[in-house]
Amino acid sequence: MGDNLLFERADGVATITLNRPDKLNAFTTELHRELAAALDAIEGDGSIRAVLLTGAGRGFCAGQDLGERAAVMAAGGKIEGGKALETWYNPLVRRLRRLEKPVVCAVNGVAAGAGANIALACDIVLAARSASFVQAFAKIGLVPDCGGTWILPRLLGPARARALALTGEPLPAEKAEAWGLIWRAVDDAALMSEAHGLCAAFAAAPTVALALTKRLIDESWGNDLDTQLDLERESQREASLTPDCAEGVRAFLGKRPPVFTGRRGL
Ligand code: LHQ
Repeated sequence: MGDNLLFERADGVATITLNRPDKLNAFTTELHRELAAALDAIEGDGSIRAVLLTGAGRGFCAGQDLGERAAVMAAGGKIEGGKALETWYNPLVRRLRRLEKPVVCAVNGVAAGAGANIALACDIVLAARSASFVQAFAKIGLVPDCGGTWILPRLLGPARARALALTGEPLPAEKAEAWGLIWRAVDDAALMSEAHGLCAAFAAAPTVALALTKRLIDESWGNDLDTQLDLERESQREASLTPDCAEGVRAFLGKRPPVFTGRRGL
């Protein structure tokens, strides 16, 4: 994909590793381009049934590369944050949420600024115990972005969301788990094997049902119960007609493990 990102496909799992370890994998325009190309490849490849996102080195991602912005300022330009969000960050968050396959984020170290909120835009967040989540924006005169102001109050409640966003205080992984911000904090040495195990299980799971489940939970935030019940009915109609559902029921009745293909039809 390029020098800023490692991209591997194996056994139904695509692994994306942000790869600017000297800068804690901060986002440059080039990294954004490479990540968008990786997502294009993932979206277009039906054999990929799970995605793993992680970072190289001691950090997960320190958000926008401020050095890249400094170069613009030194050249007499201004940092216009809205444009970067419109062009890169917002499409990235939308794509992660709309991707019809589960995305596991293995937060291997500090996740700051946009890096923290991109991790939280993934479906399942595992974090190394040494990792932390930092809403670094206020420290440099910015507001939280990449959906942070949406997801933090929903997962943590407004008191904790406000304090994290206004102070920029790091939230250690174990506290993030205890507060319900992430799925699990794990020993540093176990992080990647846990993440690979989860992705391997997803790569053998009924992909269509997982994609529909992901959408149902996302849409529930804006729905009342009646609307959600209707959406569940429509989604169940779709899931129940997949070959994987037929296989799941057959396997249950036959007292054997199911073999799911992830396909929509025969
Ligand atoms: C970095 C960065 C970085 C460049 C560490 N850039 N080099 C959207 C749209 C438009 C405009 C702007 O922003 C956004 C969204 C955003 O993401 S805004 C938020 C940007 N991110 C930050 O403000 C975080 C800045 N980084 C930090 O606060 C610290 O580095 C953290 C807390 C992440 C980690 O601290 P340490 O573990 O003490 O590491 P460090 O600070 O020593 O960093 C290691 C190296 O990485 C260092 O480089 P050097 O060459 O001196 O070894 C840092 O300069 C570099 N680095 N973050 N965002």
